[in-house]
Amino acid sequence: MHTRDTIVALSTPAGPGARAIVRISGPAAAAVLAPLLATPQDLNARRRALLSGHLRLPDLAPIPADVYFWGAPHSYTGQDLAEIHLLSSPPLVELVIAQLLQAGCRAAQPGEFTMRAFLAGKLDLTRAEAVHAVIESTSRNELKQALKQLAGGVARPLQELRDDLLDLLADVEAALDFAEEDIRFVQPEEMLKRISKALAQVTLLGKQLEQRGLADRVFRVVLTGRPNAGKSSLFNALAGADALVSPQPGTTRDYLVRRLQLGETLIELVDTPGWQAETGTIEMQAQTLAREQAEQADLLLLCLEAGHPLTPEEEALRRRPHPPVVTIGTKCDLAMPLCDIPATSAVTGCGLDTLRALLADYARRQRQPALAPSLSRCRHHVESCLEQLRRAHGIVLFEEPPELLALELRGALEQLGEMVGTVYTDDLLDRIFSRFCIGK
Ligand SMILES: Nc1nc2c(ncn2[C@@H]2O[C@H](COP(=O)(O)OP(=O)(O)OP(=O)(O)O)[C@@H](O)[C@H]2O)c(=O)[nH]1
Ligand SMILES: [Mg+2]
Repeated sequence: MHTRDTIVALSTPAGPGARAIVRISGPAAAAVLAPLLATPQDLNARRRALLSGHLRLPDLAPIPADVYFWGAPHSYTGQDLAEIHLLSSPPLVELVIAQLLQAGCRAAQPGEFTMRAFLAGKLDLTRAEAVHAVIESTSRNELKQALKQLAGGVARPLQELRDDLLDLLADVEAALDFAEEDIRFVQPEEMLKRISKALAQVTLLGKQLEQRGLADRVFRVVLTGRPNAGKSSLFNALAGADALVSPQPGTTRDYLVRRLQLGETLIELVDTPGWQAETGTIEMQAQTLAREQAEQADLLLLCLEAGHPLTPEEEALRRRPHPPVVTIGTKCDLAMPLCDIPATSAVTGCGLDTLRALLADYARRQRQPALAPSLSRCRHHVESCLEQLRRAHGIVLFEEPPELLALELRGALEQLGEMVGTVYTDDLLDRIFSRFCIGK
């Protein structure tokens, strides 16, 4: 990691557009920028500056641009940092970057700006990962989680927990120093209380991570469609369930969930009430449940009874970008389905294998949620920390030597430290920051 280099990269998507941002970070940021500015400026002594004007490039007319400059340590990366905001014209951006490279900059690696922010103590690791997750999020839910983490959702409670444990470790170590004199700094009951509190906090943290643990979430397929379309029959046929089925529209009032093992892929299949006018309280509740389930779906399976044309409502649903909607023909033993959709029959079982393969394929291709790597990294540390705290508890309880207690407490602290990145290894940093795109 060479943070003494001055790095440059385009930090907006490449291609024509209204605005491109070229970012420069490092000790030479002011120096490499100076020759590009149409009006000479002394940036070195500046804490913050916005220069609206023009850039000068050899053999070109002046280029309109805004240049933002933040002097170290008052910037995102903690170093001198500049951003050139200019029209997003690929050849223009290329020329500006080429000029900066010639002036002594190095092309930034993926995530290098955020890594510098981390190394400068501006971000802890969980937040750095959240920056990545915010950028990568594809749904409102993912964005919400990532923003929460960015706002210190994991790091802040961790800090308090670490402080508590550090105090405890300090007490244990002080007692070790005075072991000869048989002075007890903290009574065992007090020690147990403090360890139990830490245990409870880490357990809670683990639960919170679990709730955000979209990483291990099972792909959720929700059956939807008009009443009587054959959703429950299909649900039964696929999941070996015995949901109520009847020729009367509006049979299903609640939602039902079954897990299906499709080869190596596990999915969750959800049967929901058919869409109906809300004529009474029960119907209203049923419709609310159906909508809620549809919102949480990773895939909607729109059941369309063979021989029935698509309604405008169904057409509209099929056009929705998220979640993906797959339309299938049901009751194909009775009539011909629309030609471009998979045909199934819950009665003859025809088309079910194809449908299973299709669902498994969708589930496999599901993108990992943006926070997933961060979550699994944190979870690993939470588990190890819990284990060490439990051992620490046992040591106090069974009056084992306090040296062992100090060892376990130190271990637990190390796990928490690694989670926020106070203790880190180059390898870990590489793993985390290499997932970023260049310019971030
Ligand atoms: N012949 C034939 N009949 C079917 C098939 N699937 C469902 N049916 C019949 O169609 C009727 C409605 O089926 P359901 O599975 O209850 O339909 P649903 O979509 O769950 O209906 P709601 O719960 O009311 O929304 C029942 O009488 C089923 O026996 C099929 O593949 N072939
Ligand atoms: Mg039903």
